Amino acid sequence: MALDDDNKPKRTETRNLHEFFASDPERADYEFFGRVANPNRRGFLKKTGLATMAAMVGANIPFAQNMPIGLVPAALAGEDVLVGKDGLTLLNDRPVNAETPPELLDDPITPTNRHFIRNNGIPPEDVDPSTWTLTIDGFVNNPMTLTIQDLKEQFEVVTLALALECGGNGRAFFDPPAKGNQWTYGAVACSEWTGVRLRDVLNKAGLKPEAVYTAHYGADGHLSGDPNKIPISRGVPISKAMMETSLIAFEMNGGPLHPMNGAPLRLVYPGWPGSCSHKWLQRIWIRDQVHDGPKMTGTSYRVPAYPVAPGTKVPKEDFVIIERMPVKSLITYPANDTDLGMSTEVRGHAWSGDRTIERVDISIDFGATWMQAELDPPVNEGAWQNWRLNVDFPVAGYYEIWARATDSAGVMQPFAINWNPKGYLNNSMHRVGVRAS
Ligand SMILES: Nc1nc2c(c(=O)[nH]1)N[C@H]1C(S)=C(S)[C@@H](COP(=O)(O)O)O[C@H]1N2
Ligand SMILES: [Mo]
Repeated sequence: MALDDDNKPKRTETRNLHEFFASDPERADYEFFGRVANPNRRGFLKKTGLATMAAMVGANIPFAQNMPIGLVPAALAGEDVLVGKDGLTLLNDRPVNAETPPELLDDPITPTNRHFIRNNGIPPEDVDPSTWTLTIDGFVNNPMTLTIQDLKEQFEVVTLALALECGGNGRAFFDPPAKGNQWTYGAVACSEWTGVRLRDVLNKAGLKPEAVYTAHYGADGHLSGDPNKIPISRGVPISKAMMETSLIAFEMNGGPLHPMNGAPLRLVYPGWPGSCSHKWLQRIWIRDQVHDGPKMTGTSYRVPAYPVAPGTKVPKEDFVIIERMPVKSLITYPANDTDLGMSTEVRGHAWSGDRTIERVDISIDFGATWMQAELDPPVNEGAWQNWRLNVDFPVAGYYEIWARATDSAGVMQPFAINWNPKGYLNNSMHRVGVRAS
């Protein structure tokens, strides 16, 4: 099965629990339940896996030790494949990539069980938050290694709602298609993150004058299983790292980080490609040059420096690193392809990396006329903004609701897709089809 976002095609594929287990039962068992086979191959449950499975079936399992690895409890037929996630669409199972349908992103703050998952490799097993450490080194005066407890004790702990969007969100609509996960709308979320400001930590470490870029390292393994290879190591310019909203987070929505969202420690850089927000974070290396780790170079998370026609072959040296994500909005109510009465509330979110949203407009007549939605300010810098509008339909029939956000720099979402070879930054308007009667 194919896997690498950068090299191999992988079309959208939604599978249920049973199909997933059928392809690689042991792997699936580990990923969903945390169960691993013991060396003599008799079914064996690690304590954590057993607890997860018991929680899912709703009772303790007295004969658990007899249960073969890879066996799906019969009571879980049709159950969600991702433990602790609700209604996500699985795009790929190795690595796990799953997006949230727009109508499940309706909450002003995204609950943990609705936060999308984008993995480039294999998440670490048996994570112990009490012994986890983060090392800051490179071009700093005082290199340091801190536990999560050290972070909590030595720096101000803050909670911020921060919007995170994968650089490839919307890739599925590219024509000609772009290789990689075929995200539609739901590789975006705005959860509340608790942690410490990266800049406070960097100030304590003392940046040397040469410092220009961060380089992030985490505990996930390469898909090949080769321990000398790492799946991803990206970074950001020091100016982004020093923003007040750049966090080292150890909590999500008042609870622990979900294992697939980087537990026990991760970076969150709102408004920049999600790939900057390193999960299972262990090291931040401060560099005197633009970082050149895996998925920083070549065409990864890069776009041509100039507009290109769909299908254009662009020389590698003409690609530039994506920094802020563009202005965009999402309609979270009503859902696409639904039946409504003759009026409805339309609502959703809008965001623009390192900027705020100035207005959101809605059309029900294919863009001929627009109505301005009521728009909330962000709950804090870096959060998406919630908006809503009551809409009356003039006669019964099929309508498309379109949403168009405009940001604080006056930049408006386009109707057409800004095509680029790797399928990044699709911020074309969200369209939702409904029948009114
Ligand atoms: N260590 C590590 N961090 C990572 C990744 C990864 O594969 N490994 N994926 C990145 C990408 S591409 C995105 S879009 C975000 C997604 O965060 P989420 O899975 O919590 O939604 O995590 C980023 N951080
Ligand atoms: Mo991403």
